[in-house]
Amino acid sequence: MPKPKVDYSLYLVTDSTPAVLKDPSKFFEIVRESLRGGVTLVQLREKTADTGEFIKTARKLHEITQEYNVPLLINDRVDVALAVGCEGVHIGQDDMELKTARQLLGDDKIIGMTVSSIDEALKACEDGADYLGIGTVYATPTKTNTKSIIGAAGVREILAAMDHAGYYEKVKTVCIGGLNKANIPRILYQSQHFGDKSWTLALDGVAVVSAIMSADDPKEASKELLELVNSWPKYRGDSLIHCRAQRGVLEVVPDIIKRVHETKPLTHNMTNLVVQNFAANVALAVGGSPIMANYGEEAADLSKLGGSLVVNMGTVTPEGLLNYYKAMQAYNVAVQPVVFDPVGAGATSVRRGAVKSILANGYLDVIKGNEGEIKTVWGAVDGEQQRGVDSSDSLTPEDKLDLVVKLAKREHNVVVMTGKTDYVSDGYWTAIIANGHEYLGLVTGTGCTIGTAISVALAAYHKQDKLWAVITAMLHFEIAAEIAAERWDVKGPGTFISAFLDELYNIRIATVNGDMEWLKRAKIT
Ligand code: 3NM
Ligand code: MG
Repeated sequence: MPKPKVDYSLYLVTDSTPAVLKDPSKFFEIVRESLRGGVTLVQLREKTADTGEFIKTARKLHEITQEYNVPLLINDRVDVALAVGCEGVHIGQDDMELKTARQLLGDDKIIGMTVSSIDEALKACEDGADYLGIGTVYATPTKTNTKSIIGAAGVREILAAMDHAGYYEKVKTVCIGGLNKANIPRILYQSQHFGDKSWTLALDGVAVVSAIMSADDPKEASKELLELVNSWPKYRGDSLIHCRAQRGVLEVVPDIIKRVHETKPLTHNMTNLVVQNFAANVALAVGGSPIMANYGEEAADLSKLGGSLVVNMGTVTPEGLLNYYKAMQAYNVAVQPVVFDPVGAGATSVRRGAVKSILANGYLDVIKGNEGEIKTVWGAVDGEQQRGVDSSDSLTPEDKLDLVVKLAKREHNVVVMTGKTDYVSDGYWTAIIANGHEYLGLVTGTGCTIGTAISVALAAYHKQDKLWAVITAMLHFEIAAEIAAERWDVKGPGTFISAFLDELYNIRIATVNGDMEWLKRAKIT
């Protein structure tokens, strides 16, 4: 019998402990429902069952998985797999040696192994694993004795090492640990390794326990998860990079502003109390359609309108965080952009925690903050604690650029560090913008409203080029501030606000009419 061909897209690992499986009598029903929803591979994982009972459960489960033509693997117990005659095993680092398991099972069975480091991964490949379960990606209550939380960066390092050692195509990969519908697009996108041979190397699938075993509707949950696994590449705008060489960003600015003007894209702001009104006015002035809606339930509908989401944690609350997650999830699923503004990120432990959980709960197309905020975002992920970054000292321009580039690389997104000079990068291309005026610092909410202006341009142009959309919004915003500040009728911050809104509007209208005089002020390198 040849080795069965396995689809690793959505891998269900069972767990019958009460914390995960609320009603034990539903065990088989849940697995069946998950198969009906599209689960492509099942692992029976019983850490405490007696051998006889384990085999009984495995037999019954195998009958069910066979109905759906889905392979069944047994966790740890090679003897149980042999007794049942199912398709293979999954072994951990402390279980039977892979080579011995292979000898016992033969070449036609599937053997997978849990790995959390490059060394473990290469060893498992060498020993003949069919696939690797890479984890723990995110902390999870389902398995607390995990060795290390490796995040997207850790998964990517392992994929890269496998590629360099020539195992990438031979050995399949899934990741595991804390995965759910909110972070699956993020992990799949961010764990990609840009390989030497092919353009991009990615995971073959994801493995979950509680996202299905604890779901109210396991069939629906599986369907939704599979859809996410199959749709994630839509995030990639990277293939456009080569087009940038042909046209400078300044040539594209008018196109983007015109497109905004014509489409009036929605910008859904979940922002702080201080800036709601100002942000809405800025959105209107640059040509967007603002809606200020902090209730996460609304996002499912709003995300379908072709707009973008701004998550500004300026007045964060526990309830607010849950609303952010819901909204981010909805926009991720709709593949519409999310802009994250980590206001005051380093100020309190609550905010540092909020940054960490926001990063873990969805994909953020743009992260925009000042120097301190961007430093905190960099340090919020385990294993990357402020590497080479001292939070108190001000960074040199070289270090700022370096931080923005490495954060964008880590997050696979666009990062903006605002200040007297702004640094923008998608990890490959960078821009340094020196426009703006000191009045912007004397008025509340200007930093926050840059996030809104960015979201408008992104909504109109994210499918073409996110980085250029961001740069366009920054130039529009900061040059409007310069022009406004120089006006004869502007006497200080108060008159500046109204003149600034005027000039945001005037720049848009001038651009639509083909007058690009304002852009000659651009100080961009
Ligand atoms: N193995 P959930 S994490 C079974 O890191 C298992 O090797 C892990 O559960 C590893 O999807 C894990 O509910 C549990 O977070 C994953
Ligand atoms: Mg084990």
